[in-house]
Order: sequence, then structure tokens, then C-alpha cells
Amino acid sequence: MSHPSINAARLLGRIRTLGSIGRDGEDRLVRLAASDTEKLGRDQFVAWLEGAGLAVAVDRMGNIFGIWRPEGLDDAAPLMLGSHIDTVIDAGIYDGCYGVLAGLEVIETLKAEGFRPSRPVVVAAFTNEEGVRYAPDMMGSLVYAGGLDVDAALASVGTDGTVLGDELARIGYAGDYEPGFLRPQAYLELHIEQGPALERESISIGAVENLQGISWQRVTIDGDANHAGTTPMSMRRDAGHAAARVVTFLRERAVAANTPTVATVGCMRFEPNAINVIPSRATFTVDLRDPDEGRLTQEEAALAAFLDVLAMEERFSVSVERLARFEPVTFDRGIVEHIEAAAGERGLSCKRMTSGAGHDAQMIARIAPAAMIFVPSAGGISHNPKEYTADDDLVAGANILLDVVRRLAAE
Ligand code: HGY
Ligand code: MN
Ligand code: MN
Ligand code: MN
Repeated sequence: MSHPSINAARLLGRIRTLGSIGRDGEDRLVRLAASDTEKLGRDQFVAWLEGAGLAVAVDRMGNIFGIWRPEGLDDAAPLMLGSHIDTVIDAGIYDGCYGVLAGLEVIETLKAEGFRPSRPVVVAAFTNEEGVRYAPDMMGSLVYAGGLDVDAALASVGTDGTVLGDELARIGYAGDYEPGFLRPQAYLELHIEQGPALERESISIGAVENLQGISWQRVTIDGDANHAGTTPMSMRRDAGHAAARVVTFLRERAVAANTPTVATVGCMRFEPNAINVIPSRATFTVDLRDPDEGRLTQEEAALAAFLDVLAMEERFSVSVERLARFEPVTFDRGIVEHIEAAAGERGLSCKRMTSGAGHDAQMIARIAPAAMIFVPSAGGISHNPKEYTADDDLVAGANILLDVVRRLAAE
């Protein structure tokens, strides 16, 4: 059976074009949510949507939707494809952007072929998936799925002191539609794996059946600033050392447990941050993840207990702010089976797997059957300019997305 395929050159060209937009003075890709550089990426995506003849809608969260609604399908709930085009700092060019551009590519391919879907097909680029500037991550899709009030989200204050709603208005992406205005009949997200599993097993396609839980916290430890030279070690309340003990505690506990639990301290700041002053304050973030909700809760409790001991033993004052907490999600088995069948028909190897990263699909799964398709990441590297997926793998994944859309939009 011949399989009409996507336009590989168009997709690969767009991935590279979008990957060149939003580079800083050191040529790092930085398109943080609602920033000036992200606006450039948004504008390019909207231009491609308009060029494809899609209706473009932007909601109050700045989520962008390209809508293909053939005649006579006014009331049918759409099939939604999506991901995000905001990035981390010094990002790769595939995370998020691949899924958004492949979704557009699938729609353009089906339109050109004269395919008549049973329902509208929509491609979405959700705001602030990365959560680097404004927490929590997956914010745009979380609001879209009703998991966070839109006004509360727009009032979020960023790490740079800006307010999300003001920034979206400033860059011209504070839309009129209420988040959730298009209730999808199903949601599909194509994404790079961002981990080593597929490459290690030489498998082309991941049929993602679940996604692990995520806990983000910000911890502040207060001690006493003091002279680095004159203060006896026994008299110190060194917040920097206390923070270092937490980092070591988290890593050693996760390694020793030998479970799927992962723990990361990604941000750390000392005050007053001077070479000859014992730090009075350490502020740092903790990212804990586990596919099992019970174990994730247990790891959060273990951290809390360790912080309590630090506070009592060494008279620190410790405060913890919860930044994000998402339970593990199980995706729709029917769609997962479609992904596996589509890979089989194209002779592509495929395995079911868990997503270690958070994704917009995890949020949209709250309001519609959802699933994800993964393609291999070279060396399992992501959130890093070395992030890479071979063109053949990118095209294979987009063709599987095309085939699954054809199946779901024919029902
Ligand atoms: O943190 C995550 O896993 C997602 O990429 N924001
Ligand atoms: Mn992503
Ligand atoms: Mn990411
Ligand atoms: Mn993600």
C-alpha cells in the first residue's frame, strides 16, 4: 500500500529556519516565553500558517492555533496536533518546534492531497511549555486544559520580574479567545525523545504510553553572612554549605534508590555572592520526577525531612515554594495502538515507552484522549545546542504523525 508522505524538504527547511530565529550575541538559541526573540519565532510560525491558508487564532494565554476547517465541518470537535516553540536557554532546534512544524506539515500534505477529514484539524503552539522564565512549565496547555486559571497565569511574575500578561500584550500575542475555546476530540504530539532509549535500542519510533510525574520547588536557606577569614568554622551558619548538602543528598538518594526517580538542582544563587563573605542565603530549585505517584510523594517527603534536620541541627531558616506539581499521566491506548500499527505498516521499528520529559500532551490529556510519538535523540542529548535528530528519523516521525492523523480523521 503506497503511503503518501510529507514534504520532507519543506519540514526540514522550516525546522532549520525556526532554529535560526532568536539567537543571542553568543549565537545561543534563546526564545524564552513571551520574550522579544520568541515573538520573532511566533511571527514566523503565524506567517507559515497563513501561507498554508489556515485560520489563525490566538487565545488569552498567547496559545497559537492554525485551524483547517473544511466546508461543512463547523461543529465537529477538532483533531489537535501540537507542541511548543518557546525554548530553554542555549537550546537545541528540535525540542517542541519539531512537533509544531510537523503538525503544520501534516495539514498541508493532507490539504494538497485533497484528503477530506471527518473533523477539523488544528495545529497548536502552546505558550511557555519550558517554564524557564515563568513557572510552572507547560503553562499554556495547563491553562487551556482548565488546570490553572488564566488570570492567575497571566499575573505570573518571571525570574526577571516581568509579568507574563504584560509581556504577551507587549509582543502582540494577548489574544481574544478564551483558553479551551476549541475542545479537541483527540490530541497528538510528535516530539524528540530527549533521552537515550530509542537510539540505544536502534528503534525508530516511540509510542509513548505514559509520562512521569513532575515536582518543582524553590528552596531558600537563610544563615548568617560573616567574614570568610575571621569566623571560626564552629561559629558559621553557612547557607552555601547547607545548599550543597541538599544537592548531595538528592543525588546520592536517587542514585542509591536505583528506581526511576530522578532529581536535579538546576538553579542556585548565593547572597551576597562575594568571594570573602560566608553566604547568608542560598536559593535553589529542585526538580524531582518519577512515573509512580506514590514514590514521587515519598521523595518530596524525604527532601522535606532533610530540610527539617538542617534547620534544627544548624539553626537555619528554610522556606520552600512549590512551583509545579503534575501527577503521572497515562495516554490513550487506542491512539498508542494506531501509532504502533502505522509504524508497522511503514516497516519502522517501534516500542512503547514512558516520557521522562514534561510535555503539553500531559495537560491536554486532561480534556481529551492524547498520546505522543517520539523519535530518537542522538546521544540522548536535549536542552543543549548539541541536541540532534537525524533527518531520516525526523521525516519518519512526521510520516507516522500523518498516518495516525489520517486514521483518526477518517473515523
Ligand atoms: O521540564 C520539562 O520536562 C519540559 O521540557 N518543560
Ligand atoms: Mn519540549
Ligand atoms: Mn524542553
Ligand atoms: Mn517538554
